[in-house]
Amino acid sequence: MSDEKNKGKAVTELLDIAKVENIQTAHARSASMKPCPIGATSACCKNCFMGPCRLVSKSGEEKRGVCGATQDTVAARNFARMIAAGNAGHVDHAREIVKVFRGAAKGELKHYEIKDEVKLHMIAKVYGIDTDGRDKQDIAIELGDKITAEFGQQEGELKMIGRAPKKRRQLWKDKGLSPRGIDMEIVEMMHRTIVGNDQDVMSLLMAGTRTALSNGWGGSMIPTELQDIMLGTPSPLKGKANLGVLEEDQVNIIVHGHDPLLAEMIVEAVKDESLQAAARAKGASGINIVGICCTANEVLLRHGLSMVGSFSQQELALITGAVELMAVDIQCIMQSLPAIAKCYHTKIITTSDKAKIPGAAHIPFDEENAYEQAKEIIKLAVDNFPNRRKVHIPDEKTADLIAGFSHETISYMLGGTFRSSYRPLNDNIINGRILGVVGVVGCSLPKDEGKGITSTVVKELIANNVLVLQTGCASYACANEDYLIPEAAVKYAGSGLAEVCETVGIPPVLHCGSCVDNSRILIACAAMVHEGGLGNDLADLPVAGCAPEWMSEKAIAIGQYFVGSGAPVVFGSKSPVANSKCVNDLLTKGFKEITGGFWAFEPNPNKMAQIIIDEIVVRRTALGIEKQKERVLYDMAMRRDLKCG
Ligand code: NFS
Repeated sequence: MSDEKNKGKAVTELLDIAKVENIQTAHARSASMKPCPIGATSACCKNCFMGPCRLVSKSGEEKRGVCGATQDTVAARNFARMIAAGNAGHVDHAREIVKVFRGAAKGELKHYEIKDEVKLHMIAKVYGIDTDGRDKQDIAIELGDKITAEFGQQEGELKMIGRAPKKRRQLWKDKGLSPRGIDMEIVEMMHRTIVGNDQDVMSLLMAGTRTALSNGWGGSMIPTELQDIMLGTPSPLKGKANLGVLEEDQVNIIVHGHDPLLAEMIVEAVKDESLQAAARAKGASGINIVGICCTANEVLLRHGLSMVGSFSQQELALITGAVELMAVDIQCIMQSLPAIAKCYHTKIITTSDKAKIPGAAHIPFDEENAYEQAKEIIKLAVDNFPNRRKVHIPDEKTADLIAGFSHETISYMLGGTFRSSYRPLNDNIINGRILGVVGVVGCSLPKDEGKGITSTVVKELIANNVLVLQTGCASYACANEDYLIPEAAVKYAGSGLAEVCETVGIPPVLHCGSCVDNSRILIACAAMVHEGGLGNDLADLPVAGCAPEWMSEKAIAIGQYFVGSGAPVVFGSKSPVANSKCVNDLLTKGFKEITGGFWAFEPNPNKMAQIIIDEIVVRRTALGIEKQKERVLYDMAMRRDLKCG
């Protein structure tokens, strides 16, 4: 079948409309774009203006930049800068969340509160905060202050790394990889990589790893945990996906981006009867809030709201003509949206001063009046409903999928009613029913639409008894293959994984949230080590990370923090540092000796899955569990026998 036919009915229909209406989409731009061959392999340096230098060596002799920088230095610098840039996205997201968290803790914000006290206490403990006899506001104020101080911290280590296993923390310390201040690592990396500074490949990559670790165990973990405390820790609920979740007879509002603070208020405010009445007065039967990108994952995991699309579908959603308003916050927002919206009646509203787009209206997020703002935005959408012109909503949406697998939920679901624990997961890995655990995460690429790259990797993995954890846009691809429903276990999973999933009632692919929520996967891995039986370091675990369709610098930062945390990481592309054999070898082989993790770059999805499975088998062999042991599957009776505590 051609890619065109494979794209899925909804995408094909909307791309057809785009063609007829002469609307340019990322799919078309991607098809006509000839990627820069120099940039693709890191053969280009533009860190100063003596070049930009093209380090292409035709005869194989060493080629240097004007400043003398080698191909190796340039590749390492470029890679390290990608890490720093990706980090900056997550860290700056964290900063916004901490600001609102502190306001909520002080009782200064009417509409944000401390919802999850259990998690508050847990994170307070991580920060060494005494919780005895103190009320939640008091604890939260101290926690907010301590976290704020970590952004500018000049000495010491980030507190969250205390959640990693002891052996890993020691390794980080010994190798100078323990992350210090969150902002400091990024600033230092930008400094290291300016012209004429750090030119030692190893030095750059090690600092890059420390920068990345400050993301995974800091810049990403902080928003995940504080969002949970303020907005609620996700637990399993139902949701739907695909472009057919837009409603013909309702006011459709799309929340898009990554920061859930305003989206959360929109979800609250839509319950206001006066807005519902206003929608009815305009001829709509209700107001439908759906999401795109990671804001979609946030509102799906906490409220069961539908994912209308991932990164690749953001333009297509507008081409339905059924979107009254799209409110965007930060990151992964295409600049083409206002131009496409102009062809319809759709209003594009930017809400972050850090992400303005020409042609969009701007309503800057104001945490003190977030609820009122949310109402104002909904009202704009409602008033826009009668302006609809031609509408075409594809008749494509998934069955009810299950999302909301926070680390706590995984522990609870697998541990049973009486004791939340990773013991059953570890036991089922040890006895071979589950081969390993893999995070399949990351973006969706317009150029790969319809090729089933992400879903093929996942299908192979679950068929081989690998439990898959998902975040980000990758989850949308799998939602559309119905891998996020419990029935997928019987249909697609290997017999061992299927039995475990059936017993517990979970899908073989667990949706854990947005991209900052990859930190949940780190915590799950740490919990597996702490539980015992699978070695005493993260690098011992039969786990891996994979981003089959990555595109963002954030993905590189995430990949490197998994490598730094001892995991094999497979990305679905050719090596972005191919112009330097040295840097490429270090990332794909050398790091094994340093952190136990390593990179692989492989565009073929079947091969990606094979690399992962092979490494999991290597790790299982090292643990002495390569052979399936006698079956231990926790049924209800065995769960009842588990002692509490
Ligand atoms: Ni992650 Fe989320 Fe999607 Fe990729 Fe963009 S939305 S942060 S970067 S495209 S998964």
